[in-house]
Amino acid sequence: MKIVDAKVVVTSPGRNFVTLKLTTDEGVTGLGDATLNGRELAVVGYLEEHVVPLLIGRDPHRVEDTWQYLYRGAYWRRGPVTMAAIAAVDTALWDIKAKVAGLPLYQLLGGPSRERLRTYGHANGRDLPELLDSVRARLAEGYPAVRIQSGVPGLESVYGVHVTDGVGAPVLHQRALPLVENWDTDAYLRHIPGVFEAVRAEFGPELPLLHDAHHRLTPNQAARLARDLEAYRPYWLEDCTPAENQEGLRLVRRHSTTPLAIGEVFNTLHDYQALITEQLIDYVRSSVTHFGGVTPLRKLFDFAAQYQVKGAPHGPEDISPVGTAAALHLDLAAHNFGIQEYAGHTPLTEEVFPHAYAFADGHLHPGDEPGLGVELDEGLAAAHPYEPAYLPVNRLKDGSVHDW
Ligand code: CS2
Ligand code: MG
Repeated sequence: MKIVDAKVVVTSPGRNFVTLKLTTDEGVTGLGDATLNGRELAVVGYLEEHVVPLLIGRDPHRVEDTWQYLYRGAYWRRGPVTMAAIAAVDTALWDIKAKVAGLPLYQLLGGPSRERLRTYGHANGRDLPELLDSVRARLAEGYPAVRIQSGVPGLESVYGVHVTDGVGAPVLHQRALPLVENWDTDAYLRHIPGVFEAVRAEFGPELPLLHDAHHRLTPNQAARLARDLEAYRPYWLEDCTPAENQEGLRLVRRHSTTPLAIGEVFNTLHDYQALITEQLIDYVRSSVTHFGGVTPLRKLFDFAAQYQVKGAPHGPEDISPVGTAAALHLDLAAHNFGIQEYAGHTPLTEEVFPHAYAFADGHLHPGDEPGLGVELDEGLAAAHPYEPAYLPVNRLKDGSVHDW
């Protein structure tokens, strides 16, 4: 069997997605998600100019060899653009391999370790009443766990809080330049413990509550927030400090037992090394799409399992249904799966990417279609062309740029 065609499809059914479609000489096709939110066309160029020409004629069954060929063969390795491109190829090859075998992908990854996948949803509000209503809405949809993101008094808009209680990742701002948001860490640190106290008072001690600090704190500030939240027993505090500085998590860990989740912006296992081997985190957050594909994410899960660290793939709206499906197959098979973020997608996105995975009673299952169980309606995709869109940029009161 040989790859005879490789096509990069960019579509924007409400937000931009980049999808790689591989076709073999026997007519079997495979899909991979290559969406890098806000930098989509960089991955398109990497794929079309430097990867697609290398794929034509290759045996699609050589998944590991193709991954090594693209990773080591580039010489310039790692990084979000490279690894999103390689992820799309790897995922599409696994899709093909499983389709040829006539099996859902999870059966090639060791078979099911569980019956279904626990998820968490996004609740958000500019103020407490709005946030409490949003938590109620997620619970009514069946989510067994909820991430809570709140507005901060004095700040006009902050990460994770939509003007309306939409689903999914931050509302992309389809504009020529990134929206500028203002940030005040002290105001945030003063406010968040009270948000947890109010949510606990309303929904009780058992509801798993997650929170995403989105890389905004110094290690010392992160330690303070992690300790302040202990009383409310969070399920996890995510991205409490920019974790490229892996040593920073040692400081946080010294001061708190609040579970820590890190890694959605990481793209190789090297980014996690000390965090896992020194038990500095409890969950790894990488997605198939940003970590180089199913092949390396499975290796990450296995490495993390040796330290009792669990897998919790990143699953906002900007991971396409293709990337979502790939994660679900790995989640179902991996013994150390923890929880799956699931923000859902718009109805139009679901039409562009018909899929076998299903959300019911707060849980997901990848379905039993051969392969990933996702298709791409290319005609509908073409009807929604790419639109320039950027994530917001954060600035502090003095005007300096801060992590968003
Ligand atoms: C967030 C993401 O879901 C999360 O945990 O960190 O929504 C993140 O902001 C987006 O994926 C950025 O594109
Ligand atoms: Mg996050």
